[in-house]
Amino acid sequence: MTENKEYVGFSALPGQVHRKTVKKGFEFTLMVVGESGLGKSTLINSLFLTDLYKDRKVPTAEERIEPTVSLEDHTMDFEEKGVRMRLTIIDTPGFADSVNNTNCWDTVVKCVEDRLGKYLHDESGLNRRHINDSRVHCCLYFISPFGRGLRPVDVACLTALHDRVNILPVIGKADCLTYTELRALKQQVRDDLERHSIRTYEFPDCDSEEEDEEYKIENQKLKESVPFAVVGSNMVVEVNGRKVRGRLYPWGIVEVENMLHSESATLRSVLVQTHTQDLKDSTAEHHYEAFRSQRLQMPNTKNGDIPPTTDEMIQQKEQELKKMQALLSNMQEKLNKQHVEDELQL
Ligand SMILES: Nc1nc2c(ncn2[C@@H]2O[C@H](COP(=O)(O)OP(=O)(O)OP(=O)(O)O)[C@@H](O)[C@H]2O)c(=O)[nH]1
Ligand SMILES: [Mg+2]
Repeated sequence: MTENKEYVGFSALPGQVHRKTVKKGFEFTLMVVGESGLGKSTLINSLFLTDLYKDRKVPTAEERIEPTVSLEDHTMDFEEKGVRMRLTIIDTPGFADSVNNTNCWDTVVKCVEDRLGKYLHDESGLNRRHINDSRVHCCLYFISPFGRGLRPVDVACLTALHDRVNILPVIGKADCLTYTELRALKQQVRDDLERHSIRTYEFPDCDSEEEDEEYKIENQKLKESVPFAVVGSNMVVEVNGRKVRGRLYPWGIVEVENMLHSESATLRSVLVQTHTQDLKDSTAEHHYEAFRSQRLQMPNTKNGDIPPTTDEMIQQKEQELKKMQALLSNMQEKLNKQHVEDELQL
């Protein structure tokens, strides 16, 4: 075969793909989960809701610090240099500090599965042209800065979620820790995640020589920074004449966007800038595919129905067993009665 040096034109493909994506725009859904009071609502408000909606009437900080009591989603459309993005943020009520935390994450898992189910339902329908992708593309899981790594409730919740959504663990209220404490806690969390075989979102490996050196170093740094240490605030304070979002303490100011104080800005750029498409791809290729094949293997589930989780299946089986046992003891009782009556007749 001779090598054809003529121009075929497929080298223009990346441009086409880019244009198509730009035209369609990005739909991205982010969720925050974790213990109550770790600053979930504050972080998403300070990173996204207020910053991205500059003209919006924003309630005062005092009004915002209410505990979240139900799943709340906020959707906003924004455009930047011709690129459109629809960002949905799902805020969830934190796990309370109660003695019995059993399955307090059920509503969160159900929300993620409902959204996967809806996509599957839409995809199996007649009109597949304009499917809205409302699947959860990333879940920020908040870890307490006061503990020594993952708590049992974190392990249980993450285990219930990690097959369904990309998890990005973050340490909330990171301003409560010194640099050394933070480094130790990050290492502890990474060890705990590995010990409990919890899969979190993996930053993609760089392709050999393709990527430039700077990008590779950046990517490696990101990998090593997980879990990101985040700080949130809804207050704007003045530092050397600059107005910044920050937390004012008697001894100084913690700036939310200052890389030396917090990794919140890095986190935002990962989510809505550098890794948006990869998070979407990973959702489609791993989590959605696994959900889809599980669903299709289930007998008696109609399109769009959510397959029962393993826990639900175990519960179902237990209930069936209980029913059988009740039936058996009923029969046994009847037999005994019959036996006594027979003996009396004799
Ligand atoms: N030190 C510190 N305090 C914070 C930070 N972010 C929020 N807070 C404070 O922590 C308290 C709880 O913040 P929320 O944002 O309501 O916490 P949440 O995780 O949404 O709580 P739930 O809605 O109950 O799950 C508020 O008093 C915040 O001002 C932070 O980064 N550092
Ligand atoms: Mg909240």
